[in-house]
Amino acid sequence: MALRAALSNKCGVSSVAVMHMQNPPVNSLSLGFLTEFCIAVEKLEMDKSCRGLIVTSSQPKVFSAGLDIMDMYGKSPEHCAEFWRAVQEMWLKLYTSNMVTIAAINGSSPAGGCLMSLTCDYRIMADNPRYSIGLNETQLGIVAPFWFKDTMINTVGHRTTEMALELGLLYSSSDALKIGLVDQLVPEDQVLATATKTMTKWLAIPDHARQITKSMMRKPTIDKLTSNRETDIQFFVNFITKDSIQKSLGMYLGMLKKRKS
Ligand code: CO8
Repeated sequence: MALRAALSNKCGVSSVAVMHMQNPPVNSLSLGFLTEFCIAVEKLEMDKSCRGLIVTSSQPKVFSAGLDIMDMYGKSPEHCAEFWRAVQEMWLKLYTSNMVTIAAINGSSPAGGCLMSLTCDYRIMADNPRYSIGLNETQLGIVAPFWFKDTMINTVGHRTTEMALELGLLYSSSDALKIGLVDQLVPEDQVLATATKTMTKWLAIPDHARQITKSMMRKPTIDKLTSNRETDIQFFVNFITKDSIQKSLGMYLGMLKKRKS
């Protein structure tokens, strides 16, 4: 099972869902995982009693390793297109959510894992110097798409994003806090409890006012993708299936394996 979702009513009368991502070993965002994730978020979105969603990991040391590289390596254009649509869908479901969304980042969160947490309203990370977070795509020889870039700009500003993306920077938890990539650091064993406490504060705001404000802030970024979805998919497929890009991915995969030996 890729997800463990539980609804609780710890925050007064409203329900808060806690989603524990469970896709061993590193919660990579594969096509299957993303499909299941999106269905789960959609169900919660339709459940009017559910006002908040906390996303966390049940894997030790890793929140999410980002997009599953195996879904982009040596795959047919049709598979790549289906995969990319699922990545877009995950971003759209979370970034447009009416629920209060909190990322309880209890481990490393590179690339797509960082993107997922950036879609949330608030980010709490485990205070552990071994954990890192950031959009490191250029290190793989690939380019973060415009909507990854826009989501980061909306969080930390233009200059910081420019440097972070060009260098493919992965930040330690304390550096991530300094640049505003995460909002709060807490000891590892308190990440989920702090997320629950923070949720209570956010849920004290009337939903309609908070939701309209959220939508006003995010709409231009969302519209940019929704009006260019098919072009974005085509661009991704053409880019990722290039021989040179496949070679870079292959080398990166090799490097990941070699680190272990
Ligand atoms: N996809 C697939 N497999 C992965 C991934 C991944 N993203 N990350 C790790 N793995 C695999 C490893 O190869 C290893 O496999 P095996 O056991 O067969 O050797 C296994 O998972 C365990 O990995 P580690 O031993 O490295 O686990 P650690 O706990 O030591 O480290 C980390 C965990 C820190 C998450 C580490 O695995 C890591 O850094 N992974 C790579 C993360 C990364 O760079 N992800 C980028 C993915 S690309 C992306 O998300 C956005 C792409 C946008 C594309 C745009 C194009 C236009």
